[in-house]
Amino acid sequence: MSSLKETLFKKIEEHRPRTTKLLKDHSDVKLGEVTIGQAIGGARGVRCLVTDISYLDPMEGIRFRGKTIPETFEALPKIPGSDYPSVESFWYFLLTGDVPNKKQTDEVVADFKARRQVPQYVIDVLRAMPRDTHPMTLFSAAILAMQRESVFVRRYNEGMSRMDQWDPMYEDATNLLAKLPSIGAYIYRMKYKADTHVGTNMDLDWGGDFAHQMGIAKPYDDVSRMYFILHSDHESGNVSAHTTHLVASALSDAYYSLSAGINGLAGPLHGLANQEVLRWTMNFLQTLGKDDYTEEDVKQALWDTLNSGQVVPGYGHAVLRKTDPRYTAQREFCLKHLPDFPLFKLISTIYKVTPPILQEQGKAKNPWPNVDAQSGVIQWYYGVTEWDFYTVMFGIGRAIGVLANITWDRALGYPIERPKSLTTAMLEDAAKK
Ligand code: AMX
Repeated sequence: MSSLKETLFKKIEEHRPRTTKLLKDHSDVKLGEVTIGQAIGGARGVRCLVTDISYLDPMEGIRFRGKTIPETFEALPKIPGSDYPSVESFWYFLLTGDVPNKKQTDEVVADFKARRQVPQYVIDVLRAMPRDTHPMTLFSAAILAMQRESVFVRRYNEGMSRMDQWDPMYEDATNLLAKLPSIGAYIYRMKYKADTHVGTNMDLDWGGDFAHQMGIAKPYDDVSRMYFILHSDHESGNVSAHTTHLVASALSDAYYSLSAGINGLAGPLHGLANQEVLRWTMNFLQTLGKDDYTEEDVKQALWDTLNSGQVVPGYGHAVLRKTDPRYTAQREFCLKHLPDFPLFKLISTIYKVTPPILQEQGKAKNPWPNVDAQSGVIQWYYGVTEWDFYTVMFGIGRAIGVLANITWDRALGYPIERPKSLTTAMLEDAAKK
C-alpha cells in the first residue's frame, strides 16, 4: 500500500466513529428549515450535504482542508523551478488533510505516472466522433468510455464489504485522474492543432506534462498547476460536485459519476461561463470595431447585455458575496506575468465597471466576479485562444475535488441520495397555513 493510501486509511478509521456517533446519537438535531423559496429556488442555502474537503464562506471564499488559497499555495511542496505546488501534493492534501513532505509527494508523482497511459480504445472513441463535437462532450465521452476499467465494479461483483468500498473507489479515482491531462491535451490538439500530438513526458509531473502535451512552453506548466488547483473543489453543492456525488451515491463507479459531473460543468451558468466570458469580451471588441474603447463603451455593452435579458458571464455566485479569491489569485498571476496585455486591461476595466452596474440593476445578489471572469485571459495570453476548450481544463481541475469527495463518500458509507418532492398544490396548502 502506498503511504498516501495508508495515511488515508488511517484518517478514514479515525473519522468513521464521528459520523457513526452523529448518526446514532444526534440524527434529529435540526440544521435549518426549508422554505418554499428554497424548494422552488434550486435548494439554495439548504444545509443538507456534508464534506470535509473544502468549505465555502460567502465572504471569505473557499478554504481547502481549512486553508485559504494563498495558504494552500504556500504550504504545499513546489516542483523545483516552479512557483506553484504540484497537483499531486494537492491531491494528497485534499484526500488526507495533511501537507505531504517531499518524499510523500514524489511517491504520488510516481504513482500517477504509472497510471498515466490512456488506453488506445479511448483515443479511437474520440477520433470516431465528429470533429465539430464540443470538447466537453468529447471529454465526458472519453471518461465514460473507460468505465469498463472500473476496479470498483469488479470488486462489487466479487462481493465486497461496504467498509472496503473506499479502496476500489480510490483506485478508480487515481487511475482516472492520472489520465485526464493526456485526454484533455489530446482533445485540444486533435481539434485545434491539425491533429498533431505531443506524447507524454515521464520526467514531468501531472501539471507539467499537461503543459508539455498541449505544446506550450514555460511558465504554462505553472499556469496549469495553478489553474487545476484553483478549480478543484468548491464545497459539494455546486452542480458538478453535487452531480458526481449524487450519481456515486447509487454506487455507480467513478467513471459514471465523473462523466455525469462533467456534463453539469458544461452548462453556461456553471463551468462554461469561462468560455462565455471570452466570447462576450471578443464580441464587444468586434461590435465596437476599434481597440481604444472607453469605460463608457464597456458600460453600454454591459447594459445592452442586461437589457436583452442575458446574464453578464463571470459575475455573480450562488453562495459567494464578494470577489472570488480564485479570481484574485489569477488576477495576481496576470499582474505579475502579463500586466500590459490588452485583453487583461479590458478584463480589468470590466471588473471596475460591472459591480456598480449589477448593483444598480438590483437583481444579482452578488455583483462581484467569480473564477470564470479571469481564467480565459491567461489561457489566451499563452496561445489557447480556442475558448470552447476552457471548460475542459476546468473539468480536469474539478475532477481532483469531486474524486476525492466520492472516495470519502464510500469511506463514510454515505447512503443513496433521495430528497423528497412535493407538489405545487402542497406548497399552496403550506402557504395558506
Ligand atoms: N448578470 C445578470 N444577472 C444576474 C447575474 C449576472 N452575472 N447573476 C445573477 N443575476 C440575476 C439572476 O439571473 C437572477 O435573475 P432573475 O431573478 O430574473 O431570475 C437574479 O440575478 C438573482 O440571482 P442570484 O440569486 O444572484 O444568483 P443565482 O444563485 O440564481 O445564480 C449564477 C448564480 C452564478 C448562476 C448567476 O450569478 C449567473 O448566472 N452568473 C453568470 C454566469 C456565471 O458566471 N456562472 C459561473 C458561476 C461560477 C461557476 O460555477 N463556475
